Amino acid sequence: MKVLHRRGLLAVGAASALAVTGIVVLPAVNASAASGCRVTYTANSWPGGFTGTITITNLGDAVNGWTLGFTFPDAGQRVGQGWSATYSQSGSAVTARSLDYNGALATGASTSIGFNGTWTASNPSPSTFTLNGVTCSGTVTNSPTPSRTPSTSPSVSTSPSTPTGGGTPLAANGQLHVCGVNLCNQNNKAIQLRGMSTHGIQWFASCVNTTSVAALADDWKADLLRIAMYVQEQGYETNPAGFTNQVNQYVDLAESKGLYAIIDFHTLTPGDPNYNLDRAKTFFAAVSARNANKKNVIYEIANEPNGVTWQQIKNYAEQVIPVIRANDPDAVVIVGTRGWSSLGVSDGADENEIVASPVNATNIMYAFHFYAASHKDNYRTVVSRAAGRLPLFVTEFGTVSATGGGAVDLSSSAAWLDLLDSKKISYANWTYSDANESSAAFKPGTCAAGSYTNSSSLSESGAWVRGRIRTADNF
Ligand code: IDC
Repeated sequence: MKVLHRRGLLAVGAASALAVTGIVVLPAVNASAASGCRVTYTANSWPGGFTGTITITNLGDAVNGWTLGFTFPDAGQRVGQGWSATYSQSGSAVTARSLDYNGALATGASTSIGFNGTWTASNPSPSTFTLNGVTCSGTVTNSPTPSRTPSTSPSVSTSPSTPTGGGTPLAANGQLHVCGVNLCNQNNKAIQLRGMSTHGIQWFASCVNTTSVAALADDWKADLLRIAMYVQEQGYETNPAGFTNQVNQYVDLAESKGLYAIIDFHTLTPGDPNYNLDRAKTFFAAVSARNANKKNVIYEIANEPNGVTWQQIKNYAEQVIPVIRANDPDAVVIVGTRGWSSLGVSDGADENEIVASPVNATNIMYAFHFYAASHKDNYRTVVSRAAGRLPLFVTEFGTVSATGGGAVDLSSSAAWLDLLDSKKISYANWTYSDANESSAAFKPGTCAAGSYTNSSSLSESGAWVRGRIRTADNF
């Protein structure tokens, strides 16, 4: 299935990502009037560049088509390429116009847009926004500004600190580690994490934001967000600094809600992970340095190797894992397996080749993926057996066919999740998005509308998976 490419990315000239987030909340002048708006502006900055994310809430009468206006405070701030709106800039004045799919905003409805920008002297947040010419005014509540000094340390961050207490999955379990064939928490108890995978973050950034991650934590009661960063298909290779920054931002979002985050280097085509070896080393050096002190990060170094031998995958893993370990020695690392992370089954092999020649590293797990309508008893037999021999993590599964579409197969899905529960195998479902395909948890249009807790927004798959994820954890 193909998805619409809603955004392009501008390469920004910054070698290392330095995340600094500023949030401006602008309440409407008069929420009861026929016009009015609230805007949240977040600038995630690094030296010379930033990603701006804007959420617009219409507090007036319904509009069909909108224009957002704002002025950058510093003359050196420029909008680059954006998504979910058409941008233009004249002097310091910026205009963002709605697209066909997000122009209609009912009273109270929100939509999120964003862009990559550049800055020279400083990167202050705009203080005033207009929606269709009407000013939304308010106060800057938090606007840290990075200095122009180039930084060689990507670890400096104003990201939210790890929540303490409060009963979140992260607070309860802390730093994870592999114990035998299981995943263990800080108290050495074997646990299972359950959660969702994003869709490709180059396409579905509108589905990953404060509201959606809060819904995943509070409404879904999930433990885990997998961040699927494609490498090809307009992904990482087109803008390494921008995607590194986006991933780091999502790690912080997950952490702020007490969720674990899998950083998924989403290789798919070509299937040989060695094709992306240099990119993987660069990427994992950056994210492992920046996130070394966080307890919520799990690294997944290759989504689905295919058309390659286990030895080639092992060779890749043994070059990438030391790069991560140099910065973040205690994090769990997950290695993709042969045949689209099928433990080799889709290539006529099985776990024996891994058991005979395991990756030479500690604290690692092996990925297994399934799509319930395509992969059934012969796969379950192997997983059931392999679970006693290798630490497994189901970093991706679908309730549908391997295309990501087709009918939802609830009986096979239930057989799978019952098996994973019984073995305490952690899992993430594809996808926490509103893609127009049956694997997506939300109906199309949900992310632009910005409400994730309305049960009528859930797809058949999303409603069922949410029900499974919500069952009580056994931490
Ligand atoms: C699919 C997406 C689809 C996209 C396609 C190619 O659902 O919108 O067009 O990728 O990028 C996987 C992959 C995952 C696939 C998914 C469904 O990890 O990227 O997503 N799938 O086909 N492995 C088995 C199935």
